Amino acid sequence: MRKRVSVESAAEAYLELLAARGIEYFLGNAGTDFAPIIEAYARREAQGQALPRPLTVPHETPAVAMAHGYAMVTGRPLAVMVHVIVGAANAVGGIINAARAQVPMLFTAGRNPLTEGALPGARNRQIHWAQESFDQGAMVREFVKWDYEARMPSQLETLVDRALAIATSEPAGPVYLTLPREVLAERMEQVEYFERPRLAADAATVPEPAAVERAAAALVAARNPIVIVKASGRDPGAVAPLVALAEALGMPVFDFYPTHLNFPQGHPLHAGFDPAPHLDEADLVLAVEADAPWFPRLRAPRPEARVIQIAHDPLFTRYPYRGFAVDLGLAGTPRLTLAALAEAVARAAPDPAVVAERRARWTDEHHRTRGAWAAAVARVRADAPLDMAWVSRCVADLVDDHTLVVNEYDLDRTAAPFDAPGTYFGAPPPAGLGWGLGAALGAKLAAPERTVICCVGDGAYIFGAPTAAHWTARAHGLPVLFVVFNNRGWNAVKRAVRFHAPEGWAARTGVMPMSELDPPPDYELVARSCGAHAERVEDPEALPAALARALRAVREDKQQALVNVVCKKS
Ligand SMILES: Cc1ncc(C[n+]2csc(CCOP(=O)(O)OP(=O)(O)O)c2C)c(N)n1
Repeated sequence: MRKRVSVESAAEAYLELLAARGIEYFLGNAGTDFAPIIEAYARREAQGQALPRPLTVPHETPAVAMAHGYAMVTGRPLAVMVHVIVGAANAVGGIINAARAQVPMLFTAGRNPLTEGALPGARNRQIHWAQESFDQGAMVREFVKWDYEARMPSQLETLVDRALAIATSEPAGPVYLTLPREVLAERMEQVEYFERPRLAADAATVPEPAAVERAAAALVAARNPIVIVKASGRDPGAVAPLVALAEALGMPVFDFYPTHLNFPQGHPLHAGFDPAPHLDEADLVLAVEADAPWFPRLRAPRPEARVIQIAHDPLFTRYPYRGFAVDLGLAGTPRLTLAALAEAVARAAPDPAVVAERRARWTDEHHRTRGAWAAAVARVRADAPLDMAWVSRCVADLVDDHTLVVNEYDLDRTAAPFDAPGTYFGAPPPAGLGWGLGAALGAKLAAPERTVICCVGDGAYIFGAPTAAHWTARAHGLPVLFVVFNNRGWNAVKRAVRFHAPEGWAARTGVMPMSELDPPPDYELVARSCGAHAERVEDPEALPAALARALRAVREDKQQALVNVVCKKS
């Protein structure tokens, strides 16, 4: 059915359409291009039309990361709008993260006024010449699934519906719509649109049965099949079928740089986080949503080992260069592919004695590695400055199945087990720093009833535009617990130097310019300036109680909290 709503401008029609399509929030980082949008919001609010709720986020890095965090928890996109080319430039890192993480997002920017004459919205500020670019979409075109510049108000319904359908069709990702000020400012009396969008996202897909049968036969015939997984837990519904498949074969599952909870860590077939020592024995590798399932330069499966890849896009077609074998690519919705494969394996009836023997062997390995990890934590638990393994263990003690954990780097999953689907979110594959703070705020926006803990390195914290993030947490009532793993430097960079030249000057002298963050800011003061409960911890024994106090502030007082944990340098 068509619906007619009275409006005064195209900007108002646009907001009406977003609300009609279920967009709950409009995250904005405004500039002069927003004038018609803000005017339209004022009218909508005067008329009691609250949606989509406008939220100011005073830096683009947390704004885009918030939209990312919201979508990673709900599967639904938000609208983010930034200021013309300069705001878009600040947002690009977050768009790259969302693209590679396959997270849907309606990313929009104002477009500098196009005209110099008398049209409503035309240029009237000195910036309006310098802020125009030849092709505004070009800045992010490589990392969005679609981009377009609205030309006239009559396009708006199709543009909104097309943008959302493309963003949410798998592989999901951001889309980019630019909105010139003259278009937004155009007078309208009413907007008419279909109550339900006529442009739906693609349905889920599953590979052809014959290919699934071939994969099942290969798995059943293999002596040492292993799974390497990174991101299939993006869909929490994909965890149970992966468990079913692993159990049907007694097959181990390795999380390799996991971005999600893909497989319960307490399951005896969870084989840890490093498949490299086992690649030599594997005669079949099943890579599941794994863009880089091993590092060929270090260790690769034997050439004769068969490689089956399951993913929405097993060839990762948006990656320019990627040579991992795909002997059989099962493209489609991993949840459905894994379920179909588990059923096909059950029908193929693998030898129960073989499955039992494999399961017993990998269960032993599971217990051995857990024992080693626990011993590693025990060895460092009294170290000061604190060891990150101990910090991870203490954070893990706070986590229950209703807690969401966002981790930009330093939480160590060998010391912090996760079992519940949809509870863990690691940094996106391209690791554009500054994602964590905003992603945690977006997760809280998506799930206000759940506790959200955000673990960040001190480097990641600074990249996250912390004053903007803490301002946002307070202004919009998003009490998150932030834990800063403060090693006063960039471990990742130092590790790269040591790997590059293990016996080199930097390794021998310990001098590594451009990787130190000394002297460290008092991060607790940054958070406190925005009303947070904030503490610094230097004593390992004091950490559990400090974290408990911070969690109480978050849960009971609905106050954001930050614990600045002074950790060892590497
Ligand atoms: C936007 C951006 N700039 C630079 C980098 C390179 N980089 C990768 S990890 C890292 C340091 C992260 O520091 P921190 O969060 O403190 O974690 P740590 O490495 O110390 O464990 C840097 C600078 C990046 N990934 N993204």
